[in-house]
Amino acid sequence: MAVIGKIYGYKAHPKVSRSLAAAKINGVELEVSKCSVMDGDNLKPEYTSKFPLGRIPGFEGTDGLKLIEARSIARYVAGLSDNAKLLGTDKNSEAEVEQWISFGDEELFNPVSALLQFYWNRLPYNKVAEQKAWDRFHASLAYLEAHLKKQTFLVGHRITLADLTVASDLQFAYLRVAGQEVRDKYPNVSRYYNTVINQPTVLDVYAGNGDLLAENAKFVPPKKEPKAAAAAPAAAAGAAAAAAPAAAKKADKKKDNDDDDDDTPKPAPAPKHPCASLPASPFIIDEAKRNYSNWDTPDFLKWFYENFDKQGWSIWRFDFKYNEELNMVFMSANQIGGFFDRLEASRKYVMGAGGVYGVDKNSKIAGAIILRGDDPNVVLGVAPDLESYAVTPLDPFNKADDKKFFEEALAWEGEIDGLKYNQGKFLK
Ligand SMILES: N[C@@H](CCC(=O)N[C@@H](CS)C(=O)NCC(=O)O)C(=O)O
Repeated sequence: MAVIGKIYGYKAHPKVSRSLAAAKINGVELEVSKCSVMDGDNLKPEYTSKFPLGRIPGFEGTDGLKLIEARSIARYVAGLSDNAKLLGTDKNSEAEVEQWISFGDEELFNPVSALLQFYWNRLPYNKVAEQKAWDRFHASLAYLEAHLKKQTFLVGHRITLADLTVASDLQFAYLRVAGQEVRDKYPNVSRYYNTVINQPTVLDVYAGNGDLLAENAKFVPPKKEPKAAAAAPAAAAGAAAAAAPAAAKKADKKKDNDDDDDDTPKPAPAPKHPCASLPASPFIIDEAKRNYSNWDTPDFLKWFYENFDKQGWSIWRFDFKYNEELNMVFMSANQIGGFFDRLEASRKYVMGAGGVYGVDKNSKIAGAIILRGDDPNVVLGVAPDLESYAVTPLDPFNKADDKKFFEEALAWEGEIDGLKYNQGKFLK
């Protein structure tokens, strides 16, 4: 089979799988070059030098063609042969194919993606927005259900790129947010999904991408309550409260009840971060972050050991305390991402890397953090979930075990208790 090029992303991603399926049907080979958003591959210079927006998928053809945007990549692949007529058979069906591709992305993928922002702790939880996304997703499924009552495929009587796109988007939804209840509610959609993904030519593309959810996904609040933030210094506690959903809700409620009169006491300006008053340090954290992003880890470490200021900064290891509760690796990775996001108020005083070691249902979370001063509670206490982590000092300058852990954590490799490094996050 002729190799036409590489698509950057991963097989189970709906913006990738549609192109892989089109390639199979057209009898051409499309290689997958792993580029994971969870692992931060999309922001590494190797990728952004080719695709500056840092989004997946990207496509690089053997003939030099470079494309971004999932739809255009899939359209290109689908158009490489005329035999299967993946793009339609005449002007009308071509427009219908385009209509369903747009529907798949805008009306199925986008609401699912909106829900995942909350479920993966990427955005502060908002119940109204969550409900709106579910409503939009259900309205789309109901529309699709009605169309598929009399149709085997979306356009005409043969499979098209519309089906490969919508089936890919449905798989994403069934794997990430929609449980059996949703699949039962829309039986024609479920039947259609199974028909498309089980076509012998595309079976490999859709098989092995994970188990469909039994229950609908829902929002699980981060473990620790904001009360622990009170233990952190006053400045830090203020920022933590702003980040915690419960506290934010309370604040909103208060705001609703407040009169808007001029004589209403105005909130005091946010106090300075306690680290702001520490004596100046020659170790510049922004420079460290830049070097870590742009250089290979060994080069970064060499620079780090030569430039680190032990008086002004300290190095720590963090270990999640409740590893037995961890489930899917991608969820653990999101948990680390959420923890790092909630360190926002201390961003100028911290950098590090956290990783998931192991596999689905058997993993641990740990990482290394460089922070200003010598008290991790001051810097990390802004994150309400700090309580869920054990934080211990690391001395890579004098202790071999600490050096090994520190260097491997920054290189996103190594293992803990026999569990191999799986994926990591950069605290920047
Ligand atoms: N319009 C683009 C969207 C691509 C996109 O947003 N991809 C996401 C993954 S679904 C991504 O790469 N996100 C990483 C980021 O924005 O940093 C397309 O349809 O291809």
